[in-house]
Amino acid sequence: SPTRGAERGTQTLERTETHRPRLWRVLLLNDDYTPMDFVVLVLERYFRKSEQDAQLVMLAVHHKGQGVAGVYTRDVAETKVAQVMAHARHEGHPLMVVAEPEA
Ligand code: NFA
Repeated sequence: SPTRGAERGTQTLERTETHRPRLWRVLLLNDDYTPMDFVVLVLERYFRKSEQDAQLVMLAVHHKGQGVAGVYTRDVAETKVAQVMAHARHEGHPLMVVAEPEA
């Protein structure tokens, strides 16, 4: 619906349609030193996976080099990356976590 700018003769059109936010994949990257158990703990605690799913994702990353931990809006994805990286460094592990946009 049209709205008038305060005595400035401007006008904008409102629209009710919005766009779905782009989603971001959070990826875990393999390395030679991070313990498997730590990766499983990360997947359970930060990405809400069952122990069984966490084991499957961890092993996929271990064998293929990388894998998707979860898919989120940009802010949530970036927060997960920061939280997991901080936890890993605090424990002395080199685990790498990155976010990339879907399609
Ligand atoms: N490759 C690591 C090991 O053999 C395990 C690992 C899996 C690390 C997934 C990072 C991501 N201890």
